[in-house]
Amino acid sequence: MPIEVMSTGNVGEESAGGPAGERPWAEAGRQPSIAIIGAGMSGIAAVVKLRKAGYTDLTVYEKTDRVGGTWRENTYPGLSCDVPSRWYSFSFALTPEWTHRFSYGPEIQAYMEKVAADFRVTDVVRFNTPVARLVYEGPTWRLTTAAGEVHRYDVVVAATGILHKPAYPDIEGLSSFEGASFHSARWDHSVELAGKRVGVIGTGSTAAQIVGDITEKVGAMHVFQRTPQWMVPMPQRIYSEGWKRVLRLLPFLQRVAYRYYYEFMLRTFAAATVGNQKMQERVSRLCQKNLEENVADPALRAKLTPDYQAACKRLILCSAFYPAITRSNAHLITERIERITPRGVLTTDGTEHELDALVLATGFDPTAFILPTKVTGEQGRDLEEFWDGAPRAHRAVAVPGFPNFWMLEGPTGPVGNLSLIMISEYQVDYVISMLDKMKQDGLAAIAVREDAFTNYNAAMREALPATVWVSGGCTSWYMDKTGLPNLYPWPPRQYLRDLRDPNFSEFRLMRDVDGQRLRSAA
Ligand code: N01
Repeated sequence: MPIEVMSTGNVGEESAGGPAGERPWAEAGRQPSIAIIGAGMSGIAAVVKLRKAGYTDLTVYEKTDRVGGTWRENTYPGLSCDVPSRWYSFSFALTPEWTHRFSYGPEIQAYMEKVAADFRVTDVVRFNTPVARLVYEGPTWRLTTAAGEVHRYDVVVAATGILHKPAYPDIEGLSSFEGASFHSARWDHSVELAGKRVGVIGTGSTAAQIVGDITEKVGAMHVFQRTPQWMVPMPQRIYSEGWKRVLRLLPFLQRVAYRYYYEFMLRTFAAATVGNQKMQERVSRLCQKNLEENVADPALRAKLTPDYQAACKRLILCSAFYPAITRSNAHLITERIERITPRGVLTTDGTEHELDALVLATGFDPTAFILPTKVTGEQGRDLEEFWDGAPRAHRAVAVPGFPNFWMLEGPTGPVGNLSLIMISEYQVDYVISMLDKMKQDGLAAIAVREDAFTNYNAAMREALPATVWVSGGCTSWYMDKTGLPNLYPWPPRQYLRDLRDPNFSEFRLMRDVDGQRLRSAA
């Protein structure tokens, strides 16, 4: 339960504490009240793991009416996860029931809903309740919902995901198009595409899956490619009933499979990105071979060949795109888009590509994270201003000036061809270590030190040029406005090790003094 609100206004650090007469939770020996923002996979992991660790006063604020996050939001045809399902699972809810090695979106969404129900996560979710504002009033947080309700919490966990705000292309005339037009993450299922002339702008992971799925059904497919992409085949496999039975009988095999895919993906695709030259070359050869084997026409192959290294942009695992784009009803258009017309897309060579429907597979705003929720920390520090278009966090979890505020999948974490469910789980464990420390030492607040944050980020910036995201010669959604990727530049295993063994000297440990003022305990 949230603590009753007794005061308003941001009074910041070194000033009045929480509600009158209320001692900080760790000192008073009570449960901390914890607000979790978002009921996607990170929010679900947070509830299950926090509860298991003994933290039971939890409230999840979910802006929509269902759990699932990105798997609820994206419903485009062909949607699947190109990370193997045996690994893209909660470690506490492995299942023998996956139907495919790389599961499709609806099955993953059903899994999210089942886990949320089985672990009674939904019991603590407040659906249709977006959070508009968070203000730190040391040592607690004042939370205001979009509907204007105000509550106070000891701890806030932002489980708001990374890519949730669709990016619409800044192309002249977009709104003049008279056919159906929608972003890939806002798929309009009322539009019948069978037999129609369909345009897809973009060639990222999303577009590859859409084009791979719908091209054989539509009348004509026009793919507007600004930059070609490297792709490796997705070694899809359907799991038989017999295999499922074996896994039901011998559940430890599920754990073996989880570990197998973890090791495989870390040693191959993840290693290829962070300086393992040999692996990078192997992935490059795999991509080249994939293109040569699947695209016979040299002119089309030339158009599809990137001029940067494989894995520089997020590597696409997809076996359906090349067969689709080589179909007779598919057209790969590489001329630049001049503008959208009422009838279609006009390219710079003067051709008007007439269309019935236009899909914008143009990606997401990668700087959104918890924004647009307005977050105000110590001494009025505004999160959006602090980030200034280049979000940063300490170990992707903490931001200086924002005590008792933790992010899951925050900026500069390891993303890419990894199980983000696993990364989130490690981050939740890290947050639990912080809460345990507060409980053990009777602390009122913990915040990452400004110098630790600065040094960590400086080390990252130094390491980034050695990654293929920078040295590979491309631009991607990984880059922020500083021109560097917003990613963890070392092997993900190192990140996981560091999270497992928190270094508390990187944090300001604050103790309540006579219920009024905070002072450093260190
Ligand atoms: O978005 P993207 P996405 N004119 O940003 C093009 C995850 N994901 O939705 O390359 C013309 O990658 C843009 O061109 P360019 C995964 O992390 C995971 O596909 O910038 N074109 C690009 O081709 C992924 O990386 C799965 O030159 C324009 C495309 O639009 C992330 O989501 C599945 C344009 C955008 O590609 C985002 O993928 C799907 C313009 N004005 C997604 N603006 C899994 O299977 C943009 N483009 C786990």
